[in-house]
Amino acid sequence: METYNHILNTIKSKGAAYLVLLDPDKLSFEKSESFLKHCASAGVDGFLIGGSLMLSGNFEMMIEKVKANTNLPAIIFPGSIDQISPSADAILFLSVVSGRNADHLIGRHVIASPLIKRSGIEVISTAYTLIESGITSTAVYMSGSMPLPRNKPEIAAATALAAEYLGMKLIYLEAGSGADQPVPDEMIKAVADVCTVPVIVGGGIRSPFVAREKVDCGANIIVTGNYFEDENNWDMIQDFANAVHFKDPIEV
Ligand code: 1GP
Repeated sequence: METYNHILNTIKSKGAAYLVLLDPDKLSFEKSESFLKHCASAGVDGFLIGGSLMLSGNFEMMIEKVKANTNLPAIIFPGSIDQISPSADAILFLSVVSGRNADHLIGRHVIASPLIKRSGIEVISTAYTLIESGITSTAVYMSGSMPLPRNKPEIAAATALAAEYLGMKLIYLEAGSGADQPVPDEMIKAVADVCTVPVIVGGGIRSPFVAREKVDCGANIIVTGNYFEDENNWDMIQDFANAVHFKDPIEV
């Protein structure tokens, strides 16, 4: 429960939490050390590590880099059952609840569970909800499932509520990495309105302004990935963190 509690405490003290996605296929391994230090000093609250494909083989090494260079949690965001490691702090146990592909709802989980058990890492059960975003995202394609229509906030709310009733600990609204359009405000509001567990929003967030807008709608955790694959944007990490952390921790 340590990582999940860290997330809950961060939301309580800072208003919302800010996680950075590290895709070992996209972040150059040589530059990762300096990027991680940058993130830690800018106030990032943790890292998600994973990707829909894993071509580089740097998955394990990326987790070790996080552990060696920061005190922040390394949370696996698995694109497949190969992405399990005892070196991580936790894993988001993703069930693609927006789709009706049984394999991604429960099938892969049956295969992965004994491996996760052996790894000893914390498991955070997560309702992974793919939202239509203008392009066919890798996650939609790889999971062979339909995304939720972006103009149907009520379906998103009912889906999230069902997931919470099933015992899931996080609701992840995912527009997909590099999405043209992030998750719509109305949808975040509708989900945040009915759920008591934290709502994560990711995909296509490319400015601190948009990050804050999503938090204002009820997102409890913001994830960015793509934007920092360009080193010229690293100076903005602090601005993203400040935009997400709307509460002054001293006030609490
Ligand atoms: C993680 O998909 C996000 O949920 C990351 O999206 O790469 O577009 O920031 P970006």
